[in-house]
Amino acid sequence: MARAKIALIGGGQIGGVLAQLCALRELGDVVLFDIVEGLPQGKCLDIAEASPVDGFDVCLKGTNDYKDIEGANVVIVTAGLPRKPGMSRDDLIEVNSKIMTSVAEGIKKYAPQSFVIIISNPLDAMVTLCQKVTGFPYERVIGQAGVLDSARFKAFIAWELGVSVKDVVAMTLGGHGDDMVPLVRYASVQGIPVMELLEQKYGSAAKAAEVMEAMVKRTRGAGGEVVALLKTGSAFYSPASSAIAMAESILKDQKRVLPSCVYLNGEFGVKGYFVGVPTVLGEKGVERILQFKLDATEQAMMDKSVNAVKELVSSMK
Ligand code: TXD
Repeated sequence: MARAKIALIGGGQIGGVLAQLCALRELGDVVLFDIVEGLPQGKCLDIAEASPVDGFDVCLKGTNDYKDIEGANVVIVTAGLPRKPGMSRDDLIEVNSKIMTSVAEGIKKYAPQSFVIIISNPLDAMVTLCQKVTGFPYERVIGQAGVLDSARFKAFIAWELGVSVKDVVAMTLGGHGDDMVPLVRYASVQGIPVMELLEQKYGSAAKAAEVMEAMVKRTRGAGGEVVALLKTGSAFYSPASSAIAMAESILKDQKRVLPSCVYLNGEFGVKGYFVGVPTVLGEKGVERILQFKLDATEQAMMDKSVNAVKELVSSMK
C-alpha cells in the first residue's frame, strides 16, 4: 500500500519540526514547500540524513514548486509571519492574508482532495480565508489552536498538582486569542475535579479559585509568554506537535476528540464562523462536533471570544 503524502506549506520554525515529527512517526512521505530557495531542501536533507539513526523509512522532499504537493492527503499550513514581542496575533492579518490567499490557490490547484490544517495566525481568520479561497467542504478545512491551548492548560494543571500530564483532562474553547475559554468546570485528573484537588491542597475554596484563575490567565497568555522569551519569533515545538496529533487522527482514522477551529452552523450558538470546539477527527476530516451545555458564565466567555473572532474576520474584508 502506498504511503500517505503530507504537504507542509511553510518551511520555517514550525514547518521544520512538523517535517521531523512526520518522519519520526512515519506518518507518510513529506513535501516541505517554502518560497525561500534552499530552505525546505536543506531542512529535508538534514532530516533525511538522520533516518539511519532514527530508523524511519519515509521520503522527504523540499521544494519551491507547488506542483510537488500534487496528490497530498493532508496539507498543513504554517506560511506567514510569526509574532514579535509586543505584537498581537491580529497584527499579522494584513500580510498573512496575502500569503494565505496564494497558499490556498496552490492547494486548490494541486491538492484538491486534501484535508487542510491551518496553523498560521491570526488563526481563526486564516482558516476562514483558506476555506473561502479553496472552496473545500467545511469538514476538510480546520485550524489548529485548541489542541495547543488545551495542552498548555493541562501542563499547568499537572505541574501545579504534581501529577502526570497524561492523567489531566482539560480543554479550551473559542478563538485563538486572549479571550479563549479554558473550561474549568470540566478540568479533571482522571475524572476527579481539579477544583476539588486544589481545595484539598490549599485548604480553602477561595485559594483554590485564585490558583485556578492564575492558571487560566497563564493559558490565555501562554503564546505571548514564549514570544517574550524567544524575542525573535513564537512557539514552534508545541504548535507542531499539536497539528501532528490532528493529522494523525485523520490519516489513521483514530476518531480522537480534539478541539479544532471548525465551521459552526448553529453549534454553541454560533453560525457562519470558524471557532474552536471539540471535534471528532477521522478519515472524513471533521466527522462530528461534540456539543454540550455551557453554564451562563462559560457561555458569556464563549460569546466574548466569538465576538473577537467576528471582528477579526470582518477586518479582513
Ligand atoms: O497554535 C498556533 N496556531 C500557532 C500559530 C502557534 C504559534 C505560531 N503560529 C503561527 O504560525 C505564527 O504566528 C505564524 O503565522 C505561523 C508560522 O510560524 P513559524 O514560527 O513557523 O514562522 P517562520 O519561522 O517565520 O516560518 C514561516 C515560513 C517562512 O519560512 C517563510 O519563508 C514562509 O513561511 N513563507 C511562505 N511560504 C509559502 N508561501 C508563501 N507565500 C510564504 N511567505 C512566507
